[in-house]
Amino acid sequence: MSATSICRALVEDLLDAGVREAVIAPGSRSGPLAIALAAADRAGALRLHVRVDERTAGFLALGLAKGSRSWVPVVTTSGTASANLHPALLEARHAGVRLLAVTADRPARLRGTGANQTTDQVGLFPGVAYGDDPAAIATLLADGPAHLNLELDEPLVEAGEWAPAVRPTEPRGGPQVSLDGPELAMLPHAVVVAGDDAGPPARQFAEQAGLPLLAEPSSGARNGDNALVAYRLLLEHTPLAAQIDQVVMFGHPTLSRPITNLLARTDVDVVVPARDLHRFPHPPEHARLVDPHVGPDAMAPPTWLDSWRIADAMASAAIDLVAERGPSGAPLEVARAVNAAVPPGGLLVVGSSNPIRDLDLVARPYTVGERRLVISNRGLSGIDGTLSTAVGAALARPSSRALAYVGDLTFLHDANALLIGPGEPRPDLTIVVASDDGGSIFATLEQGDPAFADVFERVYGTPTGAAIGRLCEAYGVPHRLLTANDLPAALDEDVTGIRVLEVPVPRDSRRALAAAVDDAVRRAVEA
Ligand SMILES: Cc1ncc(C[n+]2csc(CCOP(=O)(O)OP(=O)(O)O)c2C)c(N)n1
Ligand SMILES: [Mg+2]
Repeated sequence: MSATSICRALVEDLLDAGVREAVIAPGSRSGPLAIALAAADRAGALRLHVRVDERTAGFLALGLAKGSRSWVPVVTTSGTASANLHPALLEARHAGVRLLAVTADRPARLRGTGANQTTDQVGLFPGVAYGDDPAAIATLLADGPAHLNLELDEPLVEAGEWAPAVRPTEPRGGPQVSLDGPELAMLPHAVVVAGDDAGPPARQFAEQAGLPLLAEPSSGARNGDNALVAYRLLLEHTPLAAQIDQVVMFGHPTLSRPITNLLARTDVDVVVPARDLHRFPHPPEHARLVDPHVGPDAMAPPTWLDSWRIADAMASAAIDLVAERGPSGAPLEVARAVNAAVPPGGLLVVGSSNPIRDLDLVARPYTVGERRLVISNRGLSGIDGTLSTAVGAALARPSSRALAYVGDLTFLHDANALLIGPGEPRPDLTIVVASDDGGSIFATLEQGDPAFADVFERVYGTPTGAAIGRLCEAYGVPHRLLTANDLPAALDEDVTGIRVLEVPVPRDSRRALAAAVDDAVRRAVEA
């Protein structure tokens, strides 16, 4: 079969597998697939997105896959181009996202001969399902991600008309909620932990069992009356924490040490309703795997949940007071404004580092059933590719409003996400940058101790002095500098296209802010 015929057949198979969005980065070897995908786009069978930077393209596809919960292929040419997909594939691997890398290659006979732009692309991404037979693509698309290395021989392109048939689009499949499996014997002082992508079952379990719900912002479960706000600090400061005897864990919790420590406690029965423990953040000695559809055999005594709710109300009020206090509280004010600005049907993509942790500290649970989606790349918690993920998710998911919330280094790391050609689909997306000229999270960790002050700023703080506004101008993206106080009104504006709202926040008071929050909560719940 000619390269063109192989690629046309592959596009047909991808459409049959439910592919409706595809990403390509330009190149010669991948040309026949790019042409076939462009023809499918023209025919209305899928939507094509073209990007110059492969790393960006990979994360764009990741965001499209997260937003649509469908397979999304990203196509590159051979050589270093293909290796640029590695970060997105690693994230997809650890978060279970349906990302398909299609790397064009020269025929195998040219490997090791010094032929131009030819390296060994076989199994280039260890741990990712690999294949080199385009005709067998259906078997490769199991549980994401996957890599198809596509050997194409010359002649690469053929002129001529071709268009695939348009397939009907299946309704978007969300995570299924059903707790009709076997009954779990509940202990009197259980809690539910919902990590990244836990989905509605975590909330439903907590509600059925009358339990406190300790849900990360990107869990998809921080909804309803059982969800707590300041659980991370409550675990450290309220005596209730010592009484916990059972944890029912959903999703992939990675965000905070108090949760990790709780899961490691040998006096706690850790129960994981899942098919396997591969996303469990600890050596699973004390975790038991149970049926994913398990339901509680009894309600907890109401005083258990009530006590947590009272402690949470006091802790959250104390955190709010710290947030409102002067410039040092500004990072938490930004998080509060972002949390409040997501309307029903809205989308929020949150960057790693402080943004997700600040949000975790202050985010009020949303109302159940209002279809907000909060996502974050928590598979490996990289600060790379976040803007591209946000652009992809905003393109894939029809949202009433789409927001991204990132630190300045996270923004700068993936600024090429804004490199979008004039004819390309472009979402309506507001990017909020908590801008403190460097990586402030490290100030809150061990290395932020004054003992490391002489070396801290250069190797952890990493100030850049970059002018984010001028960078945006180069990409043709509107940019505004705002204070945290002005952010809520700006977030309420109607938006067309991509815009950046940069909120300068101090970095030198980060360690003091963390200590102040800690102290305030401790005093509030001890009182
Ligand atoms: C790709 C990648 N490189 C390095 C890191 C380590 N890292 C974690 S947070 C961080 C700093 C992030 O700075 P910024 O986005 O400005 O957020 P801030 O901590 O200032 O709130 C770095 C470098 C990472 N997580 N991912
Ligand atoms: Mg920063």
